[in-house]
Amino acid sequence: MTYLTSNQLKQYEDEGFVSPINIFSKEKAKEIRSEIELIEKDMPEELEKSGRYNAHLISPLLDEVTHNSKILDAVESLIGKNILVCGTTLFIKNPNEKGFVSYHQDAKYIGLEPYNWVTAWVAITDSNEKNGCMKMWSGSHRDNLKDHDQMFNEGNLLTRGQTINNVPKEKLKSLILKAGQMSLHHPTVVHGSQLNKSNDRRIGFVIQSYIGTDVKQVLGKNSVQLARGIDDFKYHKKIGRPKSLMNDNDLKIKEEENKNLQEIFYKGSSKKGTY
Ligand SMILES: O=C(O)CCC(=O)C(=O)O
Repeated sequence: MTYLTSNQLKQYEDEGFVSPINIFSKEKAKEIRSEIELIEKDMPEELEKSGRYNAHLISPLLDEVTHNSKILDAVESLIGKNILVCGTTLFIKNPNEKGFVSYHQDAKYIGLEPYNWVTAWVAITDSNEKNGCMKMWSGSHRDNLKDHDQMFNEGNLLTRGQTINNVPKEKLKSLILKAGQMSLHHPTVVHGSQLNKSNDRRIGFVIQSYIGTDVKQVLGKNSVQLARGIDDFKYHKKIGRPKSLMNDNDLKIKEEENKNLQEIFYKGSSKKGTY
């Protein structure tokens, strides 16, 4: 059992995130990267743009990460023992591309209420200042939802290019992770990341998010997997886990889930971005 320590719980409570947490070896991270890159090679469109969501439904290794007991122990420390997986996102920044993430709060357009949920950012490659690691506005999770401008700007890896302005630089903390480590962050902590200026890819596999069974989807529908415990609430449809890599049936489920996600992310917006 690897529940969070009292210091880690305090960091989460004070700052809105906890990092770094060791999950698996760098060899395992390499294996996972190879599986992602095999999907990219065999099905070049599959993980592009809005296809980057829910890759755990077609990749047994990403499914294994999603249901990793060390991650779930840490998550249980924050949201309790009844845990659902309601989605995942691959945040990949290739070298020499314009990818960045503007400062935002996850809770703004995701429709998950109440905020008994947490996001796990798992480093498949190292993530550092040079390749554009996440930066958190420490303590900002205590504020309410802030105004976001909808920029739909080039290179922005967020759906609407949603942006919080005037983030105080002195409050930013960089989450530096080695491949195989993760961070956990709160639904309302303000965070973003800059360009990858290294010579290699930066790959984050993000479980977005682990939700308590008491959490509803108020903007549309999400299917879920039971990760741990019992679901007495039964608010969401359950889906299975992948049987093999890029299985036809699993590919269809992923497509269906991603359609539903698009409805959630762009609810009320007259414009659509590319993610
Ligand atoms: O990968 C990044 O740089 C940002 C990811 C993010 O915004 C998130 O996980 O909520």
